[in-house]
Amino acid sequence: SSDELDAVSETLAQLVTRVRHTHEEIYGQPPEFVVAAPGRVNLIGEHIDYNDGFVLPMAIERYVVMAGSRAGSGHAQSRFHSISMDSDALLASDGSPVDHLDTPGWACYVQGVLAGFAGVGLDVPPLDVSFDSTVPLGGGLSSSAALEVATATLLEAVTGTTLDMREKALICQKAEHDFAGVPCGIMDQFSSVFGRAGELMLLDCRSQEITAVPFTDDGVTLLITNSNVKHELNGGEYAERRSQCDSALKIIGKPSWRDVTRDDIQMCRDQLSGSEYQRASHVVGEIQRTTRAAEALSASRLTEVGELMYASHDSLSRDFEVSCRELDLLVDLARGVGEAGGVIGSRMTGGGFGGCTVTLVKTESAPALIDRLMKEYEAETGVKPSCFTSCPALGAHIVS
Ligand code: GAF
Repeated sequence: SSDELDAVSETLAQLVTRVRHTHEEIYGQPPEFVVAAPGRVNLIGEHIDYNDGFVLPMAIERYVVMAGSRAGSGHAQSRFHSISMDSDALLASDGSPVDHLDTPGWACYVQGVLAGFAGVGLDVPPLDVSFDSTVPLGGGLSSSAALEVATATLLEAVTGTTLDMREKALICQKAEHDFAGVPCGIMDQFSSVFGRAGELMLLDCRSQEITAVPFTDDGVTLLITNSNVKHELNGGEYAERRSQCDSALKIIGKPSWRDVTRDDIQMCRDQLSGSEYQRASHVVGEIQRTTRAAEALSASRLTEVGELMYASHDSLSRDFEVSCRELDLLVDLARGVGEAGGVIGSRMTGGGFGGCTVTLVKTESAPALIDRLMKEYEAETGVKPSCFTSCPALGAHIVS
């Protein structure tokens, strides 16, 4: 039933209205610009964007909305105000904080994007900014990429620039590397920039080319279930996975994971550590599963898509070791319902160690599945999950 759906299911239009009003209350005048940038969910292709692989994400109908105006004369720095956290960051135009001690954690994403704009020679004037978000924080749905991409979109609007979309996404990725210390791949920022309604995107992370994979609500729905747990501390596990992949590839001796076969891994088995062997097996398998899933989805072979999703989850859990008992439980509950109950496939999505699962389910079966996940997950873990569905959404854009 709808009251079991996630409480923060505000529409984009409602969020825009609220941010606009709050902005006016805080700064005494309406914003000149309002922009939106979505979070994302990844259907398949996990932990392979930084391994030259393919990913199959879509932008979701959850957004960071940011409102901004040029600050009045007499202001030398920009003020960014987070509505939900009720906190401010005072930043110079190159992103450096005015007061290091008093700068909230979320500011690093904004700082990184300001620094990126300064880096390509774009002069950002002092701004009055406020923002809020319906992307669950830390839920593996790219809340940070949405904040970066919203910032970049606002800075484009204010400076009257339209960056090349790839360059924009890469400035945001660099912000995450240099200012948040997470050596992420390109999936999240590309999803938030390039999202299109009605389409998933098959992103080749080596060439950065995108192939649209139409996904309309043709009797099936993507259900996102937030485990509402987070086990990862400061992103260290992510960086560790990344370096294990790099060292495994070095031992295998191929220039790119795209050139590696299962036989290559077997041939090097003795030189690879146990975990390098497991990581390598995941990467090579997941690259194959992702291109297969894109083909199967395009041909409406949904059972096959579902099998690939379960296989992806199992590989992430056993070989890549980025799942956790709560995510495994959510996937097992969905798997238990099975195709007879309208569930096509399910897996963890995003970086892992908590966060969300994505489940492909027949639309008519979604309410019963949500009911079951809510009851059984809470009974087993003591934590209330949250569920919501999303169609593929439009990427970052200027609202007004
Ligand atoms: C995080 C990263 F930011 C992405 O680049 C990607 O590696 C993902 O984890 C795992 O697929 O969201």
